[in-house]
Amino acid sequence: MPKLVLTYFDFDGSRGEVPRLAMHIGGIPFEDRRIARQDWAALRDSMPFQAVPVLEVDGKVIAQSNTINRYVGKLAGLYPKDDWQAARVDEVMDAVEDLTTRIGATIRMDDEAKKRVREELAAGPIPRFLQQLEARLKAGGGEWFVDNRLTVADLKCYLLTRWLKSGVIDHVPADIVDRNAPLLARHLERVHNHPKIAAYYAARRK
Ligand SMILES: N[C@@H](CCC(=O)N[C@@H](CS)C(=O)NCC(=O)O)C(=O)O
Repeated sequence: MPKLVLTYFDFDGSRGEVPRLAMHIGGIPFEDRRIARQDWAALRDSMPFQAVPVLEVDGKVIAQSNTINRYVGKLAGLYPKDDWQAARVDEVMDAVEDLTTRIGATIRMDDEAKKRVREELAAGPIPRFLQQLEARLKAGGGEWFVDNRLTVADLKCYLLTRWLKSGVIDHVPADIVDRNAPLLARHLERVHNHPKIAAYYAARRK
């Protein structure tokens, strides 16, 4: 097993949390390097593409969250070997990335622009996106996106729906998942209650 170091911000969410969970579920040892927000400005230029997460593999660095998800997904047994099934996982992860990027782009807007853009997103693009993701889940059997088992696609989607449902995104109603994609809301609970994930967060709370 290579020596793995995952670098991401010091909070339990978003792009860096998917590989953390995947490696935890797969029992893959790694160093969980967490950056304090106040240290980011000094570190940004040392990161490929000036962003995190990044993963060091035996001292060599790869960036881009979905690339990292695929890499650790293979190590952890959470990424299909079959090319078609793998493409379905990629499709879900890239779709989630698109929406994450659209919402993420509002974070640094001034209050007025943030309210306007988020209300526009909540009025159409987010519900449509959730419905389309839900259709993918349904096509996979309704419980998991691909392979009738947990993959990195489920983790990626879980982090998005959990964020949407948390109520922290001002001007985006916290019930937007429940109202538009009830199967995805149940999927969120299913992933959250996965024994390894439940145990991970129970240990984090101690
Ligand atoms: N396409 C990149 C986006 C990475 C990204 O935007 N990461 C955010 C954190 S989730 C970041 O580094 N933000 C700090 C900044 O933009 O200065 C990926 O998927 O990894």
